[in-house]
Amino acid sequence: MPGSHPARRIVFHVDMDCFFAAVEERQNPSLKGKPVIVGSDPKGGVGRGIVATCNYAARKFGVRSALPISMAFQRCPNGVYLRPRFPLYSQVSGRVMKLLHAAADVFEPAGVDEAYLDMSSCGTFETALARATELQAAVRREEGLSCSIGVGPNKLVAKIASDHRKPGGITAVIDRRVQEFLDPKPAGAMRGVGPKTRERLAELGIETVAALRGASKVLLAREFGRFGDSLWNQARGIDERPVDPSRETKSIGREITFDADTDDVAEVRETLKECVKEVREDMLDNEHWARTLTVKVRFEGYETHSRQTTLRLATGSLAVLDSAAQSLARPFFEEGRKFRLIGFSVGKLSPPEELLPLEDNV
Ligand code: TTP
Ligand code: MG
Repeated sequence: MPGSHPARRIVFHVDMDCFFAAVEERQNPSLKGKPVIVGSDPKGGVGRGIVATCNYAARKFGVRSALPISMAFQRCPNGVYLRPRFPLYSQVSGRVMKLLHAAADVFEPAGVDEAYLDMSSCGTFETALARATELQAAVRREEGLSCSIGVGPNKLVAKIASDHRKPGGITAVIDRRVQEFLDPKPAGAMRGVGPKTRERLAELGIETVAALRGASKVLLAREFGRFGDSLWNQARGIDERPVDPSRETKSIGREITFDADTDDVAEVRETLKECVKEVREDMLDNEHWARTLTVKVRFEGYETHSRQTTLRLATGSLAVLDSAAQSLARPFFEEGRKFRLIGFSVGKLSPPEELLPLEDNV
């Protein structure tokens, strides 16, 4: 045994398959086999808003996350269209995360349906693969849900691997095969590459990770500044970020698009209240209090604004959240314009402060 080597890192990325749609299928088995689309009401093709997610049967019709719901309806008129039930998904997510947490050496939640697990104590990729298979079966057995798992020497590779064979896949990429695995992937698979960077890379003739690896450090730095360094490393499968147990959910938010643009202040206020209520339920389910509160509006014509406040102390009180949200929104009402959307989100999350409930101290 080469005792002087640092212990090899083994990281899992677990990502639930078509999460919201899978939860809906689980709640209502008669949906099995049908295309299920979770999102705004399509209203026979004239509805506004977007698809949150859909199951794999619906993806066959070309429906996917973030597609306008009207277009989804054109592509899949016989699908089952459901409104999202965020509090339910949040509850299920909490239970899945607990199960994953228990299996990991170090655990980092990365979103409502994904997490990183440091599994270095497995020692070998063989053991890790067996552990991943057990974990996937446990999620199926305990929660009746399907997930995909990527196993790799770091978070970057694990994340790309979990997406490699969806749904229900397990992909393990051993250190010496990392480059061969990454090379054919699109450059957009690298962390931090959004539509703009992807476009610029394409203009430079860089469409794949292999091509990205062919670009010099100087070129990448010139084009992308400090992010160029990260791209250079990522293209080589280098990612030293530890699985970080302190990484909290960064924010919780809800937004609602009106059926038709509206200047009915009472309706907008009521909708904001609804958003606040759902955000608070999500906060409680996941044991968060919050310090920053944000109200976002979109006026007719798509112009979007937000206003934010930071409280001195974190709160979980519905009354506090409600009144803060309404005062944040007030200036928007004074503009006399029509609203297309209103939303509420909270950030700077912390565990509830049970001994010091804010409302009893003011
Ligand atoms: P994803 O993991 O990106 O998608 P997914 O789980 O639905 O499908 P996949 O099998 O490809 O992983 O997102 C997790 C959940 O987050 C998803 O079920 C719904 C929600 N979501 C949105 O509401 N809007 C979006 O644009 C995306 C991408 C996801
Ligand atoms: Mg998913």
